Amino acid sequence: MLPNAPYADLREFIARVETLGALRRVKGADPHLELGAITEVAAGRADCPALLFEDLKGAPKGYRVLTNTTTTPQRAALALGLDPALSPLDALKAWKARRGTLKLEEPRTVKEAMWLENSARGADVDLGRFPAPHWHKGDGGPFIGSGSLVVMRDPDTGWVNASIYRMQVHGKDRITIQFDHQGRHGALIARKWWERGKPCPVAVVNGPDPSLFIAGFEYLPEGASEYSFAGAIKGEPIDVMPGPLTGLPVPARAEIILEGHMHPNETLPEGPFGEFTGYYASEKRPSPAMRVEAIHWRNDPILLGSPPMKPPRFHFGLPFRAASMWSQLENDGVTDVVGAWQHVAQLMTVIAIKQRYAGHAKRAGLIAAAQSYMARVIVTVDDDVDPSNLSDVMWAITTRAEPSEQVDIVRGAWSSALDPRIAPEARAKGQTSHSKMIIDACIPFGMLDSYPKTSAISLDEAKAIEAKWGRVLDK
Ligand SMILES: Cc1cc2nc3c(=O)[nH]c(=O)nc-3n(C[C@H](O)[C@H](O)[C@H](O)COP(=O)(O)O)c2cc1C
Ligand SMILES: [Mn+2]
Repeated sequence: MLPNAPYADLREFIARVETLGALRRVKGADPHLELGAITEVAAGRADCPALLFEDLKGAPKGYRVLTNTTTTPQRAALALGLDPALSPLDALKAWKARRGTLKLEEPRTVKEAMWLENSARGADVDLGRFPAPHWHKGDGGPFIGSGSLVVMRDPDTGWVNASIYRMQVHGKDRITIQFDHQGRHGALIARKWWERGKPCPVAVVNGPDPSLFIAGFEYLPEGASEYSFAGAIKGEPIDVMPGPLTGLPVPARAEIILEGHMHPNETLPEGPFGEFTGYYASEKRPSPAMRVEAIHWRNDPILLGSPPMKPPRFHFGLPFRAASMWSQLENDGVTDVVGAWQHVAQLMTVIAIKQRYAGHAKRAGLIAAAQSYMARVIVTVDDDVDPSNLSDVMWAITTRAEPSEQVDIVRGAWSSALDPRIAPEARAKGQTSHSKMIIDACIPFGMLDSYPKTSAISLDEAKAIEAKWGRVLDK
């Protein structure tokens, strides 16, 4: 199903990005603020390249940081094993189709790991040798984990969870791990160890390959392993080797591995850290601390950095959660959904449908609104509008949606403590819901036949013209 053989690791992925001409090597940047600022400026460009930072100020020679890894539709498609030449909406559609039939691939245990090239234990552990960037000015410190996986094992069932939680560095052998809420699988598992009065073994995977990075973001049910999902993305199992200290399975070709324990009631003041909304969400707060007892790393290791940034910048150039929503709409019986997208880093959802009956668009809009985490704006558009193109969506809103008739507001809906607009009093009481505006930017169903005809060529016609003439238009 993959057009190419899957990439073996982050390094092979970087080589493929370079082949597409989408990699820039940046030499001499300072991990303190400069690296983060360059990443943010680049991510604000329409066709942002991936950045490989080399010769970092203050870091050992050869150590590198990669950012903006999967931030364009093209590189997100490449990470999924899809054709990077697909249009953004076609790539998401292809992913939605494949996601529905993914075959989970259990990880395969191997006896060798690249990260055993270098190891430090006990008193030799020093996180200071790794270039953990201080990403945004107001951050509480450097974060080694912004695109790293945290691996833990359920003491009851043996289930291995491996997802992304941010990690701040606090001195040579301490980091904190931040759970957004207590339902995070890592938080659930840690609690189980602590209730037994035992420290929770942890392995941290820095520099995972993009399939692991994507799997770490995916909402998987309790008991499911992100490793198996990553294997499904690649169409072959992830090779893992047990960490020498914890025995936790660790991808054998990952870059920098931390092993250690989180002890009951051990916390450190964590954050703040710039969030994906483009704001800070809280002051410094206590977070579980991990005692780092061993570090293993490949020669010339690469840290995968994915700091949250002001929207529209986002970790992934394809809105994966819009793909799940699209499937969900279909499963709920909403027919003729022709597209789904999220803009403003998930804070706006757009659903495109071919209207078949009165109320069809509202039905889709209401379901999408219910499923849109933190999104204040939900828009439905007709099938001649490309939901992935924000200008197209705004054209539909401004020419088809009469505000007095086609806007609804749903109150008390799903948001989070990260939402900057939740009033402080409400937040203090744990009231983190907000309202959502559903804009029906479809031509009213009863006016479909009589509506002024558009002068624009259709999306299909435009695609055909691109295929035939696009090269002439390229610079
Ligand atoms: C780059 C990135 C950083 C993230 N940082 C955090 C974080 O610091 N804390 C958190 O709870 N979730 C964070 N998330 C979201 C979780 O990784 C995501 O919701 C995941 O599905 C949770 O996995 P779990 O269900 O196994 O707990 C982050 C996601 C990404 C892509
Ligand atoms: Mn999980």
